[in-house]
Amino acid sequence: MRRYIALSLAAVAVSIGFGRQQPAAPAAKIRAPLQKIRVVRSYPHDPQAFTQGLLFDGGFLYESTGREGFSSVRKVDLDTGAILKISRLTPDYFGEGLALFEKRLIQLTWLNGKGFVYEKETLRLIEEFAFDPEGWGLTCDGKKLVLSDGTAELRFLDPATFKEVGRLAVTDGGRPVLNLNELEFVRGEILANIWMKSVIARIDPVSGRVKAWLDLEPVVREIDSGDTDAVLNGIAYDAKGDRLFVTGKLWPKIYEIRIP
Ligand SMILES: [Ca+2]
Repeated sequence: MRRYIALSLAAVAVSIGFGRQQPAAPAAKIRAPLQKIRVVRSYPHDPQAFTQGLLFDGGFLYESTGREGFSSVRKVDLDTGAILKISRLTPDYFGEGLALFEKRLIQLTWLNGKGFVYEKETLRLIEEFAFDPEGWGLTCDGKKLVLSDGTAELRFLDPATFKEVGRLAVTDGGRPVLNLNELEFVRGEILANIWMKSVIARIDPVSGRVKAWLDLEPVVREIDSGDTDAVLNGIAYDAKGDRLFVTGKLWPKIYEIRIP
């Protein structure tokens, strides 16, 4: 609640500023624009899947699901939503972000401090690793893994050793952007959906600045779930076909969207 009050006061301050015709604020203080998306089409999605990680490779979706007792990694047919392969986690683990690096799927867990590595073709578990922070989202920029932990900082990890090799503070208008969640590296930008919000941040991977916000309100409104946990969470990119997909926890649909 405090944050909303602060935002309202900031809005008042800005309007007063404009009223007095003060000089424009420095670029760093200007918030990124909100961009409209266009829905191209929708596909079925397992409404029992508590989506925590999503990616697209070689014509298939790969998905990580969460909640103790329901966590899994799966290979999914885009057109039908059919689960083609599944590997379940034991009930003490809560699955989170999912990334692909050199034919290996890497899955985070939330509070377990442990990650899992699977052979992409078979979903056979081939390695485990330990990491420090909470596990939220994960993607790969081609060389490094990018991890979110619910803070406004992204961590870069070496995909071979899982050691941290850098951090990126994500800001918009000079303020930290909290609750960075599911991630996707798309055409030189890091896309991140924000936990409990209907927006996706387009983040500059060098400066950490949000370049623009994608407004996902139209699809969130269409889903119109009464379940407060069933939030937007899941971004996948088909690099070959230049297709972007989004979904949410327990959503019955995946949307293919176009962005400016
Ligand atoms: Ca993703």
